[in-house]
Amino acid sequence: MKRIALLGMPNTGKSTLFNRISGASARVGNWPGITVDLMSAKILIGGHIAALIDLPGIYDLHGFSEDEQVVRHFLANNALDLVIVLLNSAQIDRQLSLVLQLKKLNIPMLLALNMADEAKQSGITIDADNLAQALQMPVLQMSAKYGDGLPKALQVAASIIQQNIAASQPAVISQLLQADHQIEQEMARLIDQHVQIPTTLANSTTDKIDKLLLHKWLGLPLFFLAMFVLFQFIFTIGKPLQDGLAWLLQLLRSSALEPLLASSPHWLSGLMLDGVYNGVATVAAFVPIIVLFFLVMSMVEDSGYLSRAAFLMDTLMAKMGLDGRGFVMMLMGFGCNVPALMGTRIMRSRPMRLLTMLVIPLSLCSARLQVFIFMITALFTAQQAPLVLFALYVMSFLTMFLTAVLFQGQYKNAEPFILELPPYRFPTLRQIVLRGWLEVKHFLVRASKFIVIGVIMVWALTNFPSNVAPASIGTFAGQIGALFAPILDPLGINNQLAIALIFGFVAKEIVIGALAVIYGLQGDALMAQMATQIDWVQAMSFMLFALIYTPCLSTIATLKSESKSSAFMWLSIAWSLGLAWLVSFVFYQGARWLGF
Ligand SMILES: Nc1nc2c(ncn2[C@@H]2O[C@H](COP(=O)(O)OP(=O)(O)OP(=O)(O)O)[C@@H](O)[C@H]2O)c(=O)[nH]1
Ligand SMILES: [Mg+2]
Repeated sequence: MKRIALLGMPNTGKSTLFNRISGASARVGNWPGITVDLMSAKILIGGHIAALIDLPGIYDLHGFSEDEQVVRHFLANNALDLVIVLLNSAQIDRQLSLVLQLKKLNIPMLLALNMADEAKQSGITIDADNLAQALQMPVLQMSAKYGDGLPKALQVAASIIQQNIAASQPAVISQLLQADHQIEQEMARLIDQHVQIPTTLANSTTDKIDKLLLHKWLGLPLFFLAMFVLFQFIFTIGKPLQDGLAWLLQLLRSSALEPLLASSPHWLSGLMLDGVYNGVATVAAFVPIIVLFFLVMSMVEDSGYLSRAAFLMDTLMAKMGLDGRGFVMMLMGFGCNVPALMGTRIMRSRPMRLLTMLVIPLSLCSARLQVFIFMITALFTAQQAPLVLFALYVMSFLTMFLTAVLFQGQYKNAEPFILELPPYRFPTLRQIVLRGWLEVKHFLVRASKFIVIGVIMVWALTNFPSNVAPASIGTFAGQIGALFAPILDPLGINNQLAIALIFGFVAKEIVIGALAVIYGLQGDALMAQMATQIDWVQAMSFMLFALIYTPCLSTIATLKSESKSSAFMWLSIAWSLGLAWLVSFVFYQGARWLGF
């Protein structure tokens, strides 16, 4: 099979092009370091089947960040038929150096001058034909986002592949001389001859917006205001959708599934309806909110505002031994901790990476958000709800800051923080839909992997041995809960909640699925039942614990693989469990002492 790789500096549109050509849904965002691993898709090009490979962005071939090592390793171990090098046309005067470096590898190459739309707006003109001659490779202008110039580029790519020049040996990078000054000179000459850059770049919209959003005093308040408005938006629209879906799923149960299973053995209908269906349906009802959440998230990620957030928070973060990028990783962690952990690969300093990885699991991810919305709806009024949720987000930040401050002595670093501010961009509808779909897919995979197995286990534990009442203290679940009672009682966490928390260690979605199974109820009925069993102080203590302790097994696995250290993984688990217990304890006992 032929092999085509997409290569270029970070944030140049490689994944956008990859998605366009292959129809895949790789993550795209206006932030350097979105892609952290190889992603491959099969495509048909010029009558050949080829593997198209999306690579992480690299600044140069000799770099030492994890991303750059991934790319170097890939080049050194794979013979390629074609490398499509992408660069941001608006920054051609800086990005051409990578092209010249890559050229020394003697792999068939095609240079794609991407973001031609933005270059045009800034008044930059590039003489592609003459540049092609000078570089001795095809040079094409295009826009991966809007598709302009893409057919032509694919045509040229197909013809290169058909020439069969390739099957070239893997690139021997170590033999490359580090003739950097030569490359600089050559680059300056090429730019001088073939590119026209106006003396003042005309990207005034971005400048105007930045004047306000990066304002010394207004910048941060505006940032938090924007976040607040976005969350309000998600819930105003999402909550009715969730209620509607829960109602529909309940209807499906009573009108179709119950009659269908009426004649089957008691245990089977119990397992299917009270176990699998209740558990999964309760979790599934949250899908609309989660999808909405990620649609908004994708707009934020694609807008370029994350880099501004990094800039605004940098001074404060530096006091905690982190930098602005760490703050952006925390924000990304709101979606899911796993990609946020992987995103730390752009950091070159290991101590800084580890410190950032220690704080990320405390960020309130979308799976925990489901648990909180559920508990809050059950135990608080509609007026209190947004405030309670807001308090949990604040708490999430506070625990992250506390962790960084406490551990910064262990992880000292001196890496300078350089980040460029990309222009503001608005995602296309296509990009937004793609991202929403990606999250639904992600949810379905998790659902089939963890949630179904989890709820079946909870069902079994709460229904056996069969000679005692379901969910009573005599069942296995009751016994396990009793085992943990000495630790969890002081937090106001009862046996039922304890079981949910134990299973929540695997994935937070299981928590509400487990509660549905334990109480044998779903939707409104479940919430009403919860409200009779626990009061708001207990619910809050439970939520604090769920917020702070280890998010899920995937996060633990990622912590281990990214840090390459079991000791670090255990530190993270032990720290978050300890902190969770302490915070819940202080809250619960404090509230009781105050008479609540
Ligand atoms: N205006 C414009 N924006 C583009 C174009 N191609 C990509 N983008 C935007 O550029 C940003 C970066 O796109 P990605 O595809 O994530 O870039 P990447 O090269 O994969 O980035 P890394 O994975 O971080 O190395 C996103 O906001 C895209 O929407 C283009 O042709 N024109
Ligand atoms: Mg990418």
